[in-house]
Amino acid sequence: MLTEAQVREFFDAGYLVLRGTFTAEEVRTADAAFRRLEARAQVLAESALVEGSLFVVERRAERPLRIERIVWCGGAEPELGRLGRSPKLTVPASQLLGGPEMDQLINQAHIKNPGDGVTFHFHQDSYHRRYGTELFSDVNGRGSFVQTLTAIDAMNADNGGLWVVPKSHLAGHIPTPDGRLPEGAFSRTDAVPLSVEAGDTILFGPFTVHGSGLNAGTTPRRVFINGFCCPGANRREYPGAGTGLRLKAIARAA
Ligand SMILES: O=C(O)CCC(=O)C(=O)O
Repeated sequence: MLTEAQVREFFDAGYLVLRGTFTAEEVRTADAAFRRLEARAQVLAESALVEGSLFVVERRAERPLRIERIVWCGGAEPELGRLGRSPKLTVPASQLLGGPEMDQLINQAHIKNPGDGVTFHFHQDSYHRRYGTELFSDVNGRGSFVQTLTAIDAMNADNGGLWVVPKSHLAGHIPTPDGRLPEGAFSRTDAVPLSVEAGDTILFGPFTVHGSGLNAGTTPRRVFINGFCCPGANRREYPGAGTGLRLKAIARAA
């Protein structure tokens, strides 16, 4: 469970870092599943749906394969489905959404290898959730969506770790035709890099501006992303999740 101070911090800053969400054993389980996903990606000629997971890849002559994302990774790797529904993620998400029930929209693997060129430009997830269209309604008045990003490898500014813009969520949803925030919508110099260890989780809401750069390290930077919305908020269809997998968060006794 999040403390009241952590809930306050999330809504004040727009994000929250939870240390040691997953145990070393859970990280090992996720690590093994990510390695199998990567091996499957390496033999694909192009993006493809494999056992319910959408592998979005780009093959380029004489350059390493770019694995953009593996959507609904729990389809091909059920352990990642199970970990993505863990109370360690759903209980904090339920506290931030304001009720025990939620719809899981995202269960995704990001694998960023040295030299693969993968970056994520600064954006708000509200664009991807389709805010401002009939496909999403903010039913709790606080964004109605929480994303959790769990590090499978330690990450920081040097290996393509996540940068967030504190308090950027206070601007609410910024309409954009293509997800690229207009000039002046936020200041890059306000962005801060987050240094986290494997098993730590970053939580943020749909309006928090975030992005990440190239992996300039020597080893992979992998993150496991899960996203949850309030029941009744989403009408968009997602690979694997349909309009959302209904979950009920139940806190386990410590
Ligand atoms: O993997 C990353 O660094 C980017 C993640 C991200 O931007 C997102 O989850 O919306």
